Amino acid sequence: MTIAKDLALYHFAHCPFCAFVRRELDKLGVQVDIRDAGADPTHRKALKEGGGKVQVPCLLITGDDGSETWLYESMDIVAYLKKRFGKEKVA
Ligand SMILES: N[C@@H](CCC(=O)N[C@@H](CS)C(=O)NCC(=O)O)C(=O)O
Repeated sequence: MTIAKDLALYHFAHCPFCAFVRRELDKLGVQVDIRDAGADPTHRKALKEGGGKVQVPCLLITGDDGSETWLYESMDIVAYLKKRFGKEKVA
């Protein structure tokens, strides 16, 4: 299991697009901070202010310098995760 401290996934519990991303995290054996933007108003507010809109899933990537990238779209998130943690990752 890899713990990715620089990643946080904003999701809704019953969103199928979010389930798709969570499944990929399970498959890759990657653990990230999971933040429920449906149940927790603090997470919802952070998503809106940081990413610009309340749409889930959204992966927050925090750089070494503290910079934040808010990655929307389940397909794009899964592509990012596969590229970084999958077998085809570049060393
Ligand atoms: N094309 C997007 C669709 C994501 C989407 O439609 N998410 C819904 C939840 S299932 C959403 O965030 N809706 C905004 C809202 O309910 O406020 C993706 O693949 O990630």
